[in-house]
Amino acid sequence: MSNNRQRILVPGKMNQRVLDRLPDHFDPVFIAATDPALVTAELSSSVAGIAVQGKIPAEFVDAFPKLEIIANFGVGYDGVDAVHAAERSVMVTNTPDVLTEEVADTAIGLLLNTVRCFPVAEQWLRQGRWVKEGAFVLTPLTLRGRTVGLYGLGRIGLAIAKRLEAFGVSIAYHTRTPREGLAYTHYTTLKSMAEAVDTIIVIVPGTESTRRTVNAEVLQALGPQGVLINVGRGTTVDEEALIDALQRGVIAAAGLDVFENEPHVPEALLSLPNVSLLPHVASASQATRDAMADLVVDNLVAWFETGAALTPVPETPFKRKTA
Ligand code: A2R
Repeated sequence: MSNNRQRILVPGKMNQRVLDRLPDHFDPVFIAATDPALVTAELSSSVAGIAVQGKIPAEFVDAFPKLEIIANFGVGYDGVDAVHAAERSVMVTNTPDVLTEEVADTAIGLLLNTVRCFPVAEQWLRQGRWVKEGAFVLTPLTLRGRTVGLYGLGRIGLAIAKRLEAFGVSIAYHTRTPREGLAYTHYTTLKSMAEAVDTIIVIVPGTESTRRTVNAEVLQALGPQGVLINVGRGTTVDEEALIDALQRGVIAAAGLDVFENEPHVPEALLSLPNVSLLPHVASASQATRDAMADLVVDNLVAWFETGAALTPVPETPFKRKTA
């Protein structure tokens, strides 16, 4: 391997395809976790890029004086301190678009599982209860006649809305800025949307401005027929308030692919009958994860070869200085 290859650090776990492709272009190095204590002087002075599937806090950015780029595996980059990276002129990239349709598919699947209890019905069959005890119970909830409010109508939110159109449900959304040219009703606050709809799908990024915004007040507004689906980030929902709302029938049901403290899911959620739970699998098909992996590596290659990243996050809209 030639010595002039850029050194790319991979802290902690990383998608296998990224690991397979990095040595074709770079000099990859690995440490067990995103921990400044694991950074030797030699690493600190040589690392030019980071590929990450986890957290990169400010102090970790600061551990590498020659760091130029952080390539995040995933469209959500809430684990990376992109504001601090921008202050240090460090590029941050994410993996938008390539996972949009997959996540939208998952959102619809989770919505149907939640209102029609298909995972529970399958267990009824598999456990031989159909034979011994007869038909599975009629589900109290249905998608028919629902009004779905999308909390977030970006790339993924819009792909979910397009699918929902085919299901014949009414569609509304809440974002800070209304999108032009759409027939969906826009609400300027999450609470006013919650009052108007009976189903909310959360597909906003995990930021300070969305943190725990789905709170007791919003759930109360959603009401007793209410269904909450979260395919965005766990931090957007006040999990304690959600558990309380589900236990007391403040809302009817919830479908969650993301949680506040993954992979840990509160026992209280696990024991509730009116929730459908997935282990953060929205983008987790081989094909989509491969496309995400390619975008991580292609961003690093583009940065060092052309001086421009393919998919920079909005916080870092600049080009490579030395290019
Ligand atoms: O508020 P706007 O107009 O910037 O709309 C964005 C919306 N959004 C918010 N809506 C209400 N209150 C907020 N504080 C807020 N912050 C952001 O979320 C926009 O409609 C949407 C984000 O869309 P994109 O940036 O296109 O992201 P994409 O690809 O749809 O993915 C969304 C999230 C990722 O960040 C991951 O956390 C997850 O889905 O996979």
